[in-house]
Amino acid sequence: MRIIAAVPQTLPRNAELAERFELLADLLELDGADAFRLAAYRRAAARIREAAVPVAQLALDGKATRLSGIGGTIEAKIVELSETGDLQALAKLRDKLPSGLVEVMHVPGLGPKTARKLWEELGVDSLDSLRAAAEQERLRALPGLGAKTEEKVLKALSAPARRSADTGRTLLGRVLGAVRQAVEEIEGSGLADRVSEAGSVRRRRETVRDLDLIATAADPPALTAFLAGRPWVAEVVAHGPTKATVVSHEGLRFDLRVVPPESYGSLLQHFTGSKHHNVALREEAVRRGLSVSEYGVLETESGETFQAADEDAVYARLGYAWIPPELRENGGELEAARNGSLPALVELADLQGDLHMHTDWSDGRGTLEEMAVAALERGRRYVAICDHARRLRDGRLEQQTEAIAALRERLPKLEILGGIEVDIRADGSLDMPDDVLAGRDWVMASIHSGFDGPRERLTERLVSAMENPHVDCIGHPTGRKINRRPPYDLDFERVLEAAVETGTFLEINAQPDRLDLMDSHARAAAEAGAGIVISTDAHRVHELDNLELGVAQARRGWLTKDQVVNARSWKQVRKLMKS
Ligand code: DGT
Ligand code: CA
Ligand code: CA
Ligand code: ZN
Repeated sequence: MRIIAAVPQTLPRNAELAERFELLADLLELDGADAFRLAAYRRAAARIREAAVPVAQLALDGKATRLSGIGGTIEAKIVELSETGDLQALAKLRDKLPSGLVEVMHVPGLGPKTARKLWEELGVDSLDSLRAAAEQERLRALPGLGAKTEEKVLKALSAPARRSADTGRTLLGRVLGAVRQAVEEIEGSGLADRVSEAGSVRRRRETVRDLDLIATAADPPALTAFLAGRPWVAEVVAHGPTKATVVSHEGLRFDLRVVPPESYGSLLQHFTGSKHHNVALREEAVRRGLSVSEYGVLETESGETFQAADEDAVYARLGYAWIPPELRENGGELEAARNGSLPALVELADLQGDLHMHTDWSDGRGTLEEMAVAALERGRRYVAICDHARRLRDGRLEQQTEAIAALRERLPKLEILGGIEVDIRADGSLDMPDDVLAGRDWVMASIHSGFDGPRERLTERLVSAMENPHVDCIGHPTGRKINRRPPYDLDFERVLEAAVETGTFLEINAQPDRLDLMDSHARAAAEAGAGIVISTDAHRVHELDNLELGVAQARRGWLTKDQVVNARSWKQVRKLMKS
């Protein structure tokens, strides 16, 4: 029930400001502006989106320039947006360009220059007119475009990822910190007896729509009021005695429910979901004469309701072992919990090393030493430095190897491995000769371009890379980018077969927008007997913290410690490697 209506909100939220700047950058790019300006707006958008304080207010106070990436020009634009709700610069561009062109520009394989040409030459100004032009084979009339482009465009427009690209789901990696902070603040308030995350974030789904919190409290209205009054809350959507829904300045939506202590277990179970897990659980219960709801377990015959203060009591009453939230997707976990065969899932603390990271020797931002020290601080015992081969030509690889050797002297507690990340070229060959690879401690091979080839070609590229005796692990094997790009069209079974046959490991890349392998693929891979490596692919120090996202994905894929290669010491990993 909604008791208090939304608090009037006059200033634009950070997420809204960020969107405006992204749109401005997109339109400028279509308009042919220089790359430097675009980069400045995009950087500002990213900075605003992540800020924990209301940037509109900061700008009005003349303090937004304290944020990195925000200078006077951008601050003035934020003020303009806050005061007028729009930007003159945007209005001008909107007059000049059709708005649907931005979407056209984002179709994989097109980009701003082509989008502009399509508009000028063919009148394409929206996804619909683009589809029509492709279907009528009119794209091939333009220089540089052909039948293949038409095919690609039509494929992109019909791909599910295209349609769900704007699902409004946020990456897990962007929300975990905020959820932890909210839980800590509620704990610290002294107003709650118990509090837990629930919903998709507790299940560690790769994206979430909103963030659910469950708590018990002696004075529930005081607790909902506490949440509504947090300084990071931009908008109170609903606020009642036992419920509050708020939106943070970062645009994250929190849903807090305060529940009676005697049914905390049942409610936490219910609101953790997933819906499919709950539905299956209820159906099984009905067959045993039990009716499950968020309030408890009702024995139909006796009419007695069992209330549970703890979640494991709910599962126990229904004849199950407690099920880790990551497994609650109706993927066989109920059966396993009934017959005692739930896997002992891998944990972050099990991981001993990180076998994929970059430094400023290639496209990373941290120095070798910064990355190594930071990894050591995070408890890693070994790391593999895997800079891109293409940036290590002309003797640079040898120089880096020397630098690594010198660093080893200074950091004796960390095993620093001289790795490398090679590109798998279109023909399946690698961009570094075998005799060089033979000298590396650890070799990652990844596809970084030409993802849109036919299924057989992409599959064969991966297979031939795996057949190379020096390749230890395939990086981000399916190439997907969450919300942006679907996985490559792969014969995944064939890839697994080759991984097992050749003894090549497959990575769970822990970058928040990759999480590649994804949960279901990781599960299939581990079942097939392939070794899984969970790595950060960190390009800067703080990205080393992403390892927990990879572990979450592994847990959702039912992986045990044994199935994770880098849950071993480096010495043991070496025994598992080919050759
Ligand atoms: P999200 O928010 O889309 O990322 O995913 P969830 O799982 O957090 O979904 P949400 O926030 O709508 O609801 C939280 C939990 O409440 C959900 O995981 C299971 C439970 N729930 C919601 N709707 C239903 C329903 O219609 N039936 C059942 N059995 N449970 C539901
Ligand atoms: Ca949710
Ligand atoms: Ca919810
Ligand atoms: Zn990499």
